[in-house]
Amino acid sequence: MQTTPSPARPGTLWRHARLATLDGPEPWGWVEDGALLTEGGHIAWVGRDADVGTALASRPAPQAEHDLQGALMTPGLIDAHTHLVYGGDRAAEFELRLQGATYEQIARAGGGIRSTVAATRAASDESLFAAAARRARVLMAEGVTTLEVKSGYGLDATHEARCLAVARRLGRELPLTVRTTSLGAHALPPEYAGRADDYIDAVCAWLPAQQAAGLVDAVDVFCDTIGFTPAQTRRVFDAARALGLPVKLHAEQLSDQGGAALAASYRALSCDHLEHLSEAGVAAMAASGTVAMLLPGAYYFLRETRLPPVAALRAAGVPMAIATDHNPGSSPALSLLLMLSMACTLFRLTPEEAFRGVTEHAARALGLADRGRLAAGQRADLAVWDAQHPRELAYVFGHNPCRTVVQAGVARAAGPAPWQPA
Ligand code: DI6
Ligand code: FE
Repeated sequence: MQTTPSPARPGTLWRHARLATLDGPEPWGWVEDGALLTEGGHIAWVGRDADVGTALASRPAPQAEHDLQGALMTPGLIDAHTHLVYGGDRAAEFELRLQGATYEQIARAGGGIRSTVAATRAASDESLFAAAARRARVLMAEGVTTLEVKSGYGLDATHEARCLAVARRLGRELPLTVRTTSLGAHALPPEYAGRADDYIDAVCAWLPAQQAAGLVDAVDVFCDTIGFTPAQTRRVFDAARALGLPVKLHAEQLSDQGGAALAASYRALSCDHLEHLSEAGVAAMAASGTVAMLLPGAYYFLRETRLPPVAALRAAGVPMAIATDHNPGSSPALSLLLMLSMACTLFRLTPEEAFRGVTEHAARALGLADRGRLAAGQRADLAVWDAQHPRELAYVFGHNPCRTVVQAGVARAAGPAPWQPA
């Protein structure tokens, strides 16, 4: 985690903004003519522009003031499920799938995740970092201020730790919070063929060293027919629990393994994918307060036809989050805004549900209570948009209206990300 910015950081007053605070009972936490004051990297005050005078009377004068002239301001976006660190790409596999091969067939034939593992192991730390940083900058240009990054393409102690260290370095060198997730149990590496239980022993054995090195914030497993069984998942979760690490699960993506209920019994932060989630899984997640992480990019790119049970999740009051699931095989997406559009169009979320899914509920899926809303005391992670209302962000696709990003109180211009060759 990054450290809290110095309280000496000057205050900034943002005036005449349309605010989607996502705080309070109003739809969107809407403030039509709003203002927001940051101090020391946090939000000091937020309210109606008409009340700025009263609010400032008891505070030091802000050192900078910006008139947004009615532009939209929202919390910074949070992409809470990515596999951003890997070598190579899988564009050729995409062509194979277009010729009729399925994702599962390619995985079973030793392609898929395992081909990315070979490319990742062969890549230098520097090239892994450069490629991941380029991807992160593209996401950041659309207002992303917090990013989760999973390991899972190293699949041995050395390379898993290396990928987690690259993720940590992203958080140190870019204006971005990075949360890391250890996903050693992503696929069975070739050297363990036929010995999945032995591999799970190894995954459990790495965790203490990863934690001691400060490399891991949470633990994840791919529980599916081409991943690991519920019993194996349980063993990894027990190892995480022994270290006090929170868990999350790739659950019910390609089949119903009862993974969501299992994860809920460990009070998982989130269950992710969920196209094959059962009623019992929904009820278990509601009871444990686990976030449903919906990943429309993977649904789209694999041309799935079975929808996650959004109406049942909504009825049960399960908070829904949306993420890119950026990875080279099932979701090479680098636009969280496009995921908003897809969540509405493909999954039938309302624009407000989708937007809370990349802010408030995404924060919750990472166990972060200090962001995702515009409220006093929250981190000053903000995005300013060339838009009048946040529903426009879910409506337009293929365009980036992000004008300014503020991370821990420090503003920078957003907009198109430079994509330099490696
Ligand atoms: N589910 C996914 O969609 C990704 N990982 C997972 O467990 C796919 C990763 C890949 O194909 O490289
Ligand atoms: Fe994933």
